[in-house]
Parts: sequence; C-alpha cells; structure tokens
Amino acid sequence: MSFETNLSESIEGNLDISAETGVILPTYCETQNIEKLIDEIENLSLNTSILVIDDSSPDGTSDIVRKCQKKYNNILLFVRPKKSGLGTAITDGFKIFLSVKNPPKYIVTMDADYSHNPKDISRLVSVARVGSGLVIGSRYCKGGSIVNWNPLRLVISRIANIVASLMIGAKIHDYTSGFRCYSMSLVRKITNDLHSQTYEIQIETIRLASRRLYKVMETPMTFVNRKKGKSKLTSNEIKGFLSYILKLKLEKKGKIS
Ligand SMILES: Nc1nc2c(ncn2[C@@H]2O[C@H](COP(=O)(O)OP(=O)(O)OP(=O)(O)O)[C@@H](O)[C@H]2O)c(=O)[nH]1
Ligand SMILES: [Mg+2]
Repeated sequence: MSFETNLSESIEGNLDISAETGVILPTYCETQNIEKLIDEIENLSLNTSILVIDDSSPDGTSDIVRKCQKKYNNILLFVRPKKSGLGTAITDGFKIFLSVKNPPKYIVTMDADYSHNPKDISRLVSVARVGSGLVIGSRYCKGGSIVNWNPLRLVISRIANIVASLMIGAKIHDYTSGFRCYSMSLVRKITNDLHSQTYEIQIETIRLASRRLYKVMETPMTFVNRKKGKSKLTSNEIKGFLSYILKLKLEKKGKIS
C-alpha cells in the first residue's frame, strides 16, 4: 500500500500531529485493555502521539479507540481488513509515522495487553535521547524480570533469545522484547527492508540496526503476563519465527544471500 497517496482516506484521526514520540499500539481483540492503556499513556503527560493498528478485531477494539479519539486529539487509528500479523502491523506503523508532515523523533512500540508498563516509556526515550538507535526494554538484563509466565513460555523465550544471540551477536540479553524505543533515523533506514510477518520483527529490527552500526542498548523492565484477553501467539506465529531463524542460519552459512 502507498501510505503517501492513501493516507487521509485510510487513517482516522488528525494527521497534524507533532509530538516528540510516537507510540505504536498493535491490537487484535484488546477491548478489555485498550481504553485503560490509552488513558494511562495520556495521563503521563509526555510529549506523545498514539497510533493504534487494529486488524478489524471482531470484539470491537477499534470502536473503543474511536471513543478515545473523542477524548484526546493525539490518537491515530489505522484499521486493516484482517488479522495480518504483529510484524506487518509495526512496519505499517513505521510507514505511517514516516509519512506525516511532522514525524516524531522517536517511536515506541509496546503491547496493548498491559504486559508493558506505560510508566517505562519515558525511561526508554531518555536512553534513546543520549544517542541510541534502538533501546530495548529488557526482561533479561540485570534488573529486568517476568511476572506470571508459565515454565513452557519461559523456556521458549529463553531458547529464542539464545538462538538469536548466536545468529546476531548484538551483545544484548533480550532480542524478543516488544517494548522498545527506535530513533527515527533508524526507522527511516530500515523500514523498506523489513519483511517480517509476525513476532520475528523483533529480531529482524535488531539485526538491521546492528548491520547499519546503530547503537542497540537495553534498559531493564518488568514484563507482566496479560491478565485480560487471549494470547495471539499461535503455532503459525511460532512457525513464522522458526523459519526466520532458519533463514538466518542458512544466510550465515552462505547458502542464501
Ligand atoms: N494488529 C495486530 N496486532 C496484533 C496481532 N497479533 C498480536 N497483536 C497485538 O500485539 C500485541 C502482542 O500480542 P500478544 O497476544 O500479547 O502476544 P504475546 O505478548 O506474545 O502473548 P501473551 O503471552 O498473550 O502476552 C498485543 O497488543 C496484541 O493485541 C496481529 O496480527 N495484528
Ligand atoms: Mg502479550
């Protein structure tokens, strides 16, 4: 899709935003979380605008966002026709923020299920301000933690991180955290090279940042398992993730370019 030509028709909200930080909230069936999360971000009184990328959630998430738009004038909503994956949602979010008249200086991505604490946004942005291309809200560095994940989920996440570390070697502890702050300079450089459909976007972005010699840093954060709504991590999402890792491995061995 060309965001440049179709912007005004496909995005709901006032495109005349000019905040320092754009927050991307990808949503699929988050009626139980989205309003409280938006209220909390707004109440932080940071210089932010919010972009919700919703995949026509059948539970009516987008209607709740529309209600929030009446309360706050810094919320954009992009509704896609069907569930199309977290990776493409974030990539579309990057394209939208790049195409507005006054793009933000930083983009924060976070889950809309309350696993990520909005109060950590300002810390992520502060670290980015001192010159990082990408700041990861890290569960696995000193001071970071995970609350209420079952042992299987912990093992899957740990294995994914060990494999990613072997493939990329960016000298960080958490490659798969979705709570991050990107500098706009990095977003500008990598957006057209992103191909991830789902959760592998988290690794692909670190890989592209490292390749382009951007500084990737971590700041500790606590991840709390969602209390409301269902996980979207299905076997299809895991398959997409594994095939990305396999592709990286083949690339490393020089079998594909
Ligand atoms: N637009 C869009 N958002 C998605 C999609 N899949 C997941 N999300 C959103 O991305 C965020 C992370 O998804 P989660 O279901 O929480 O996935 P997770 O954090 O890996 O799994 P949990 O263990 O349940 O927390 C949430 O805000 C979801 O609503 C998708 O296909 N499209
Ligand atoms: Mg989650």
